[in-house]
Amino acid sequence: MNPLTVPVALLYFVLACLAASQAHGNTTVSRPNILFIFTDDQDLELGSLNYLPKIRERVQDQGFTFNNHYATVALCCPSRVALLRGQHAHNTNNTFVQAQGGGYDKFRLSGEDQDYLPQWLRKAGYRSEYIGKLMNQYGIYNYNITPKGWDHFDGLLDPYTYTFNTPVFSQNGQRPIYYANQHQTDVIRAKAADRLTRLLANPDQPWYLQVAPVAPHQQFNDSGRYPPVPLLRHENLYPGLTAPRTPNFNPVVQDKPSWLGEIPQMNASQIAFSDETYRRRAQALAGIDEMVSHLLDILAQAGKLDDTLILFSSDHGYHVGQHRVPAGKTLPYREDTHVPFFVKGPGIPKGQSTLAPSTHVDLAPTILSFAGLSKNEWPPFLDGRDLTSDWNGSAHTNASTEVINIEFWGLSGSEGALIISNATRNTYKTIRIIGPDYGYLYTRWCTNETEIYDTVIDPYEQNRIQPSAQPSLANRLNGILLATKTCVQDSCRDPWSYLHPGGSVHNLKDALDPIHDQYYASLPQVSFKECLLFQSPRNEEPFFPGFDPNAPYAFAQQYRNSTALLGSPAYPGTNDAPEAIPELGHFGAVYQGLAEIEKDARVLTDEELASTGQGTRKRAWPLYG
Ligand SMILES: *[C@@H]1O[C@H](CO)[C@@H](O)[C@H](O)[C@H]1NC(C)=O
Ligand SMILES: *[C@@H]1O[C@H](CO)[C@@H](O)[C@H](O)[C@H]1NC(C)=O
Ligand SMILES: *[C@@H]1O[C@H](CO)[C@@H](O)[C@H](O)[C@H]1NC(C)=O
Ligand SMILES: *[C@@H]1O[C@H](CO)[C@@H](O)[C@H](O)[C@H]1NC(C)=O
Ligand SMILES: *[C@@H]1O[C@H](CO)[C@@H](O)[C@H](O)[C@H]1NC(C)=O
Ligand SMILES: *[C@@H]1O[C@H](CO)[C@@H](O)[C@H](O)[C@H]1NC(C)=O
Ligand SMILES: *[C@@H]1O[C@H](CO)[C@@H](O)[C@H](O)[C@H]1NC(C)=O
Ligand SMILES: *[C@@H]1O[C@H](CO)[C@@H](O)[C@H](O)[C@H]1NC(C)=O
Ligand SMILES: *[C@@H]1O[C@H](CO)[C@@H](O)[C@H](O)[C@H]1NC(C)=O
Ligand SMILES: [Ca+2]
Repeated sequence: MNPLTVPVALLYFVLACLAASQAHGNTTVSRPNILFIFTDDQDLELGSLNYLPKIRERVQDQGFTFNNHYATVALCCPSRVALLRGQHAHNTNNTFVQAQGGGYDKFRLSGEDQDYLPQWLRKAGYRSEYIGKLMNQYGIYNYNITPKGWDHFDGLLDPYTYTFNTPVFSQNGQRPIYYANQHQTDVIRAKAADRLTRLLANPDQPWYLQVAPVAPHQQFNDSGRYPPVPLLRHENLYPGLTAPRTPNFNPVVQDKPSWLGEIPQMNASQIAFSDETYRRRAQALAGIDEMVSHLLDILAQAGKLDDTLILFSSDHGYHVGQHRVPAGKTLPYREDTHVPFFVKGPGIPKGQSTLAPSTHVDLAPTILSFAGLSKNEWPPFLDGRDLTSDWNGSAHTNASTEVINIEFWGLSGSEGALIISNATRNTYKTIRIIGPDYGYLYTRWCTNETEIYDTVIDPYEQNRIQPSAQPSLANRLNGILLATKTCVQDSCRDPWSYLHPGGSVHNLKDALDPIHDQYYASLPQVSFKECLLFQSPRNEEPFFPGFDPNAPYAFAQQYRNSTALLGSPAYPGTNDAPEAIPELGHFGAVYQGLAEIEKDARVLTDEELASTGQGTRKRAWPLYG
């Protein structure tokens, strides 16, 4: 390795700091282009990065890794809206993948689509573009209501989003196009390569390009839920690969609350399904590795590889056999919430990392900071913190970041045949504490059950601590959860100061001082009246003393419109997929160009577009994620 590498990186860092310090005048600031690769359902804990060797070598090893990065909600739509708005799901109130909890129509009706990341980047002088999956329930029935803010938008449409060999997109609200004889990952790669080439041809304006493939998400179609379908050229990779037998894989003892406590151990066919899912996920990721390599080659050819900010992450994680569930997300445990996140770019030290916790809610302020938007132009409602200061590698300089708020409203289950079609008791609120030498996971379920783990001695989250065994720990964790479940802005960034306005408590260790026993014992317990599939303030009483659920600040209601008119889960049915593509589709070529990809493309017919009003997809497969 070149011994000069680190000092040069540090020099860039100094230059970046100087540039940032001039941000208010912004005359001399050179703003880097930004490429964000955002995958779907990609775990970190189960080793998904092992199947992305080029991304590791060319992005992660050249940049900075956030080792304790979490999604605050383990489901596509709420996680994506939280990221794009820079707010927790309890403040966007987009909490599920379909009405009434969430979805694209709720995002629009709330007015949140008028004030989110692409518009803020525009304010910073950026051109912003998006390719791939934006969020659930953007589909063939509302494609012409183009997502606001993007200078170019080419989005996947439901119900074709999860059928890898029938890719259907709408470009800027135009009539949907079906890319016959192509695999979705190749279509996204070719589209992204084409846009990148065009963007690089105009050096006068900095750009932000978000590329959001669906791999390694499961395939959902009219007959069921299946492992993802990789590109045909990858279907023989990793023969014999099986899901990792982590200590919490199909455990003999399952001391879990709610529906998880009731499911039996997986049988042989369910285990085989887990193994097939894991292998197919690894194969599906091969397409992502090629996609990113192609984009990096284009950047390198243009001489822009070093001065482009590249971010890599996934909307949330995934489990494959852990806690007896053959495949899925939606759980508070580390497999579903801990995600890959690394950045590479100008001023970012090479090959370094931090243990300081961070979440997807931090990405918007981090991107805005890097884009040089001056702070007085940032939206007032951001709940996260700017992570650019973590890039110098100092972990845990600030203990108030030890608290990660995780939440969920809605259904769960297994994303595959065989069991658990509809787990309705999956609404919960969670705190994960990642301290320098201690860690806990604390969850209150909608059944009012409590789940506590010491994640240092029990990293696989299997041996529950009864609250009665450690009452002062349990009441501190309840207290911090009571604070974060309705936090907004500063109280999300520094919940210990919200609990202790005097500033005497900065972390769990401080809070455990017996002088606070009485205070924590006096706080009400986080509870639910019932297991609802959406966020209802009345269902989630009581609140932190003094919190007024009807005040404009509560749940950031002042920054969005009511969605009361959203009504019932009116999800128009769809006709069948355009002529099914036989099994695994097209071999393709690694770097096939857009013209070749578009060779057999055609618009959807009127019949394909028309809604029957009672399509089978809606009824059979409510859990799109
Ligand atoms: C709420 O709706 C009104 C009228 O449609 C709109 O002008 C306003 O911008 C919206 N407010 C927010 C916060 O989105
Ligand atoms: C600073 O950037 C903003 C946003 O692009 C722009 O409106 C403004 O004119 C710039 N100011 C100067 C002094 O260039
Ligand atoms: C759904 O996908 C699976 C897995 O690829 C496939 O075997 C099945 O035939 C598909 N069903 C339909 C209706 O296309
Ligand atoms: C960065 O490193 C410097 C020097 O080691 C340290 O003083 C500072 O606190 C660090 N900043 C952050 C945000 O971690
Ligand atoms: C495993 O359980 C599922 C669901 O109950 C059942 O359909 C399947 O036949 C079982 N497989 C074996 C090998 O017992
Ligand atoms: C799943 O649960 C929801 C909420 O309890 C219920 O409305 C729905 O009918 C159930 N669906 C199936 C297929 O059982
Ligand atoms: C710690 O982080 C919080 C939230 O970002 C911030 O308000 C506080 O000033 C920081 N404290 C120190 C000592 O850096
Ligand atoms: C949970 O506890 C609260 C407060 O004790 C109670 O009002 C509520 O009915 C309980 N909910 C359930 C689902 O048992
Ligand atoms: C969130 O959305 C649900 C469903 O539309 C609604 O009933 C609830 O009042 C909303 N909650 C808040 C805090 O806005
Ligand atoms: Ca997802």
